[in-house]
Amino acid sequence: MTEPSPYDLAQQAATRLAELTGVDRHDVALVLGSGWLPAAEMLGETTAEVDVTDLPGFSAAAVVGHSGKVRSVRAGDQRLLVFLSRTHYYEGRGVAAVVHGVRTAAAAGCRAIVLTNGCGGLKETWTPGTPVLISDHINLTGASPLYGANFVDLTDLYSARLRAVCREIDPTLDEGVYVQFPGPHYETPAEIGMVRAIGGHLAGMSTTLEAIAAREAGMEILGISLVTNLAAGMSGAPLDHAEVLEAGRAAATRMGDLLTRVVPRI
Ligand code: 8IG
Repeated sequence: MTEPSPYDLAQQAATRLAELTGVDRHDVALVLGSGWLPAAEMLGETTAEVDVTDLPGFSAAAVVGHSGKVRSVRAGDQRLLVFLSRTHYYEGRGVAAVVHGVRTAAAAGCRAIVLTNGCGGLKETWTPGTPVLISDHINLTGASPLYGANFVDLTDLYSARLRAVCREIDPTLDEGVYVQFPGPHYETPAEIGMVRAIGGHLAGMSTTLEAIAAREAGMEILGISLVTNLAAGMSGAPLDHAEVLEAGRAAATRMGDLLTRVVPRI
């Protein structure tokens, strides 16, 4: 028997997800990155929580502060699919594993996806705990989730409409270009100098590959970074994962509030 394609595997995961949650179709997916977990509780009523390892094609979560669960959440008349963790490129499971959640969400019916992450910020005014809208990205992984001569267009990848809705909700929100490094190490100060030189404002280890797969699937994409630390070399202190988790706890209400107000307008 031949192996299922990544798209078949996502369809299988979506079918199993529907069985386990009792929800046939979901409307909007959210992927919660580092620091975003405390905001999850505010989204709505969790009607089911599934271990991703019970779905075809997923493997266990690898990072402290990431829990390998996906929730079905009822928010008004919308059904949300909330991933409490993601597979990162640095785990070495391949790009198909990184975007499997996105493809599963698309197969489950989601027409839009909110991709969140924790990252380093390059603007001094972005103190830890500041959410920033992703306006565009630079993918420095050298990888793509696409196969063959599939020339997917990436202009307006991050929905201008949804960014405008976010700024209507919170006019103090800034925007920035997100740069994905392979990780898992943080950047050197010299690499952050390069990020600045190539037009980046946010440095992280996720999101761009997922956004590409989401665009391929035809989803509308909202990307929001939580700046959990000043980028390497900017604060004079070393980078620390505990700082990341603390910034999330401190900013949870603001981010939860933003998400609960933007999701109904997707
Ligand atoms: I949270 O400063 C978090 N994730 N690459 N750089 C990179 N990833 C991150 C950072 C950071 N902070």
